[in-house]
Amino acid sequence: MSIYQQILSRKLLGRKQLAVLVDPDKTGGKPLEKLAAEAEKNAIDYFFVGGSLLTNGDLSECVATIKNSCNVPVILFPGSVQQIDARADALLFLSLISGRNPELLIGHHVTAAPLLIDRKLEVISTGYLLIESGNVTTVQYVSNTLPIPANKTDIAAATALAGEFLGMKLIFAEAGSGAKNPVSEEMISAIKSYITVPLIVGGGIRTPEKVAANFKAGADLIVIGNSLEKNPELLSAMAEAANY
Ligand code: 1GP
Repeated sequence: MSIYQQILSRKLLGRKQLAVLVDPDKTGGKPLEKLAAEAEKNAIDYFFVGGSLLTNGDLSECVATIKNSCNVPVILFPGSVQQIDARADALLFLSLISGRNPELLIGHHVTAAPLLIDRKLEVISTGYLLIESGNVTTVQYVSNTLPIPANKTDIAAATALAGEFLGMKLIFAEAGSGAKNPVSEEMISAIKSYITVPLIVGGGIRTPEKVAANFKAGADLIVIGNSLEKNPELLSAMAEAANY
């Protein structure tokens, strides 16, 4: 079964899904091996690997460490064309549809497409929506785009639906890594009421309570990065919250 079919079938079964985001700049080696083992033990659905800005991290090494340590599928969440590795299981082919930066709507995709032609990696078209979060996140700064205001739920829902009509297979509502304010439940419900494809939500999610509330509001897959980097013991409580 492809990764996309897996996401879809779990959504149809009503099974809430969790992904752990690994930023190669911040995690690797033994701590990552440990995190991978914990993720498997807690039935985490996926690892996402990538970052808006990679400086000294080694993405390939990160993917290899996870693959050698557990059976949790690895999905690339690339911040640039350089973040491609055939050992991963799939790649989110992200178009930043909340912004009006042509390079992030279609430009980098043209450069990346030939690198993916051998289809070793499953490529999943994803409409990426950046939502304003109370501080300027790395993704906002690096993408040079204006996020959707947090109270403009109608704009977010319309943008997500436009993404679905354009053929995108997933919609990702993102507050940005380390966001002060995560995407609100109102925003999640509004987007959910417009789309039929799976909805991913991430950025600034720090507590099991927020995980449960987001699932209740309509998220199908939640991505957690920072808070687990700081406190890996939170993983089991987060996983439990998926069965709210
Ligand atoms: C960022 O949504 C992810 O792309 C995760 O964000 O690191 O804040 O959990 P955090």
